[in-house]
Amino acid sequence: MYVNEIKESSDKIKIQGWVHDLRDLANIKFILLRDSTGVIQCAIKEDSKAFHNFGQVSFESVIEIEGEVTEAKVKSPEVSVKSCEIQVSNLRILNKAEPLPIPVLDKRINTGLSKRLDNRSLDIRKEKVKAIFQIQNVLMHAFREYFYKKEFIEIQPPGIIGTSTEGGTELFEAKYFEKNAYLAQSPQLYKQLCAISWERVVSTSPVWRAEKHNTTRHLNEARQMDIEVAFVDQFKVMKYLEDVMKYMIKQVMKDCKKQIDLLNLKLKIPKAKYLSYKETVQLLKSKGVPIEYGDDLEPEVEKKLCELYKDSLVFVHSWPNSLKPFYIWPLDKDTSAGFDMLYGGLELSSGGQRVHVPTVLIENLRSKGLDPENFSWYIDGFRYGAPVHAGWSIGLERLTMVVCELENIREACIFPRDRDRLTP
Ligand code: AMO
Repeated sequence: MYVNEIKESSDKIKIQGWVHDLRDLANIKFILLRDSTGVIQCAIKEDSKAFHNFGQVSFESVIEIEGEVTEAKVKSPEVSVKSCEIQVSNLRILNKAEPLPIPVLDKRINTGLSKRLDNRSLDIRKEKVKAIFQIQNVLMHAFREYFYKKEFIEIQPPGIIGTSTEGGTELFEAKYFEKNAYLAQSPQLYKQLCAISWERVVSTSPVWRAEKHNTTRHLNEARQMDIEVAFVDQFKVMKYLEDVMKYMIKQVMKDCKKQIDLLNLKLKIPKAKYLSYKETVQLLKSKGVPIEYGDDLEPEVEKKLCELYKDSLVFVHSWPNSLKPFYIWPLDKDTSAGFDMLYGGLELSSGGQRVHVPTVLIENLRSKGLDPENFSWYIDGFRYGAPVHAGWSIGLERLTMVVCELENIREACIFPRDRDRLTP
């Protein structure tokens, strides 16, 4: 039986869970028992044989309680079942918890993030932390559902690769028998090869980037949500991005009311604003931002742009070729068909129309200082009937960070990997 199934009419019950909180009054003791569905108050009266066991119960111990369900007299704010409580007749300690390195109840002490992450398996027991991952769960589910309904095929790209996808500097090397291999920086080249055959593909996959900088918006292992679509340009896939973003947020608003309240979030379905890179630079200059055509959008500039279009997804399209990767289609000598989507102050997604012509691909690779020889398996894929295609990728943790208004991306990852953290 689960906590949320308990009703006044439940009569005699047996339930297992964790010790959430303890109250020790002279002639009555209380245990707040927590399971995956909520928290219920359990009262132990002096005449119960469990009364003398109470002293051995510690925070987070796993226990089993048998008792009778009655109307609740004293209502603690932490309980999720308000109307009733359990009069304990039997208490079994199934696994006693040692003294906790960090508290699970938020009210006690505010622990620093680093210590919380050191003890993450306990930290994720906190209701507010669990709420973040319940929201992330709904975001991911909604993403898959949206494209599943549109008959996209979900692909499972490889995690070990032989060639860099996003440029050579951010690769983690791995030994692969007699060869050198790398951990995938993105499913980019593989999703393209699938889309030129299957038209519409979607993937969710972990990616690894050996970025040395430790920031509040970068992880060395992140999860990406990608699509790739044949016969369309950058504008068509930006529209998919706008629509799926609205759908994911709508689903969170519908399915996560409790979590939204707990985290005190003010969620709204976003609007959308489309600007070319050129228009963006002009706009920012007119607002006194020091930026020139050809500059990347620095974090403060991304923040400023999002402030100008509050509550909107900001699409900056048609970037200069020099700022986009080799696989992005050049519209002319200067301009590419690549875009970024910003929301809540930072870049959440990037994408664009791809190069589907081998000669252009070879030229682009050379112009970025990459050797086409290393990409021959990929280039050859476009020799046998490759349509125009386009796609994008959303970073799951960045999306969660923005939706849950978190200050540090590590809070949006259950077991984050950063420059200094490889455990737990
Ligand atoms: P890009 O490198 O911009 O594009 O990545 C796409 C999105 O993934 C997230 N992201 C990260 N999140 C946390 N830590 C990181 N180190 C990190 N790196 C990326 C961001 C980012 O917007 N192949 C292209 C996409 C495409 O064109 O389809 C790519 O990977 O939210």
